[in-house]
Amino acid sequence: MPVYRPLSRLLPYTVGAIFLWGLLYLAWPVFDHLPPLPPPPHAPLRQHPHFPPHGSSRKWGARADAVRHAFLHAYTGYQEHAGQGDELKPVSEGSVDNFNGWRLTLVDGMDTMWIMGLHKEFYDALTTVAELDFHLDEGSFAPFFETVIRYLGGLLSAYALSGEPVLLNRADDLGSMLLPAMSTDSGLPMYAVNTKTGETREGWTRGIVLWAEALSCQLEYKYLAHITGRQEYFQRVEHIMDLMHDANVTDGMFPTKWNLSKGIPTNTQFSVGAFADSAHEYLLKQWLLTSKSEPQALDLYLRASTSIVENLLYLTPNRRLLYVTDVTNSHPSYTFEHLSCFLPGLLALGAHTLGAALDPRVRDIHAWAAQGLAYTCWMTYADHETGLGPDEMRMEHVPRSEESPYGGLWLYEVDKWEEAGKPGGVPPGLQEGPPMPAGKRDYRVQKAGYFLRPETVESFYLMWRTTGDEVWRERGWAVFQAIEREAKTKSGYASLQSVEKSPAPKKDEMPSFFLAETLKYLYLLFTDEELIPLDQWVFNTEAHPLPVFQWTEWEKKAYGII
Ligand code: DMJ
Repeated sequence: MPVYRPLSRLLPYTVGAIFLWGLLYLAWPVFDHLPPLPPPPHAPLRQHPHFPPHGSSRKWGARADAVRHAFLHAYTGYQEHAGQGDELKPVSEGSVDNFNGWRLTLVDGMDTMWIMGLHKEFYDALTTVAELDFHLDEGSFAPFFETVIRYLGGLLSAYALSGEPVLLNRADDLGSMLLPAMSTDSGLPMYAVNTKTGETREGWTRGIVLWAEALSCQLEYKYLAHITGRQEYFQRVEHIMDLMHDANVTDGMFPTKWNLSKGIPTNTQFSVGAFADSAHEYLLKQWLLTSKSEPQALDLYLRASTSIVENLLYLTPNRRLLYVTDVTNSHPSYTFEHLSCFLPGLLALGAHTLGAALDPRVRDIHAWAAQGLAYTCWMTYADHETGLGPDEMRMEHVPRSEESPYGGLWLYEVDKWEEAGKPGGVPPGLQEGPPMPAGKRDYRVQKAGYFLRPETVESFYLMWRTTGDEVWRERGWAVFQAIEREAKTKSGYASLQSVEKSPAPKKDEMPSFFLAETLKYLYLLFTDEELIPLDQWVFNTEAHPLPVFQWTEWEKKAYGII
């Protein structure tokens, strides 16, 4: 039988609630000004996918959306024709296993899917990744550098963005299977490793490791050490940093080749191109990833970047294009690689983030170099009928004379310009001009192909984010339109044999970095909102963003971090 209970019994509770609410209301301004709580130390930074890009102006929103469509076109083609393999052959609609056969395009592209808000594709890919078997047959070897930057970097970034535990698990599996590569006498990594037996194999360089290959695993393994608590991950890669720090190297000119058993340099070539490129990145980026807590990384970056600015930057004689080359025993080769077009972005990032670690004049120099180099990278695209840039050029150089005793060395020209009272107000190498026909370009093409590489648009993205100058977005849009025009096929996008004539002859290749890097940087370039803030995330060399973190007290003790 229902018992009658008078409503008046609730009165004291109601009064109490109103009183509490009033108190909270009065105290709110105090709470409102409390600093936000930091995320728990090991929790990945979850971000909600943005679908479609919000907060964008209409023009840039539409452009970002065009890049999402391009990604979907490439990824759908890959899934349909090459889904069991690593990469799509976009002309013959076949498939190729270039790197281990673990569905590279899918793994490398997952974080781009997340960033673009392609939720369904992301979670379908997650199911595949959960079941991947990383054990290679006997006699097969995983190339250490490529596997770390593309697969391990891809898994870690997808984990950091989504917080899906299985991704951490798979990254931990793969990270530990690759460790035997660093079991050499010196600790520098061997070219390739069998993930089942731990057997290793040399590459074409025989007994030698390239500088880029030795120094492009620290971001991935340090983040992995942080999220797993495994000391070995940290110690193996930090040992390589110690080795670099103690190396007998003149003026920050870290050579491109190192002896695998002794851990010492074996040549005198200093470069930012193919053999060295990402090593420069990983010096600055380790400093940034670990919340500016590893002075050894900063010191190495400052030494190497000072040496780049002093020795590798030159101006061409007529157009005064600023470019970066390599030197061997102080002799420049005057080669300028598309791969080196990451450098303007790196210098811009350093100038933007290093604060008091850079003396103000050095900061200006780095920022000017970034602008001049990014402009030259752009001109190598704008000069060509296809609107795309060649893979390698040979630059014309200024002959040595009384007036140019260093043959167009940029820093010397900057000093002269400053001493003359900065005529024209624009530093040498930063003046802009029209595109030029062949014969008047101040360079000739050495490798005419365009391989869907990211470096130029990567630098445009970093230039735009660090300077706010919209011109980089407009240039990026021109590049994207040229890709659509020249490289699109029925099932994806193809590398080009030559950028000289339109329509460009195609190569039957669509590298995974087109989805991991080129389209990601273009998408971020066209999105008004900073989806991956530069003070919270650090891109690995395959454009996989990893979250900035702080070593905990326990980690510092356990890993021996000073
Ligand atoms: C990418 O795999 C990486 O950016 C690497 O560091 C250099 N080469 C390619 C893209 O060109």
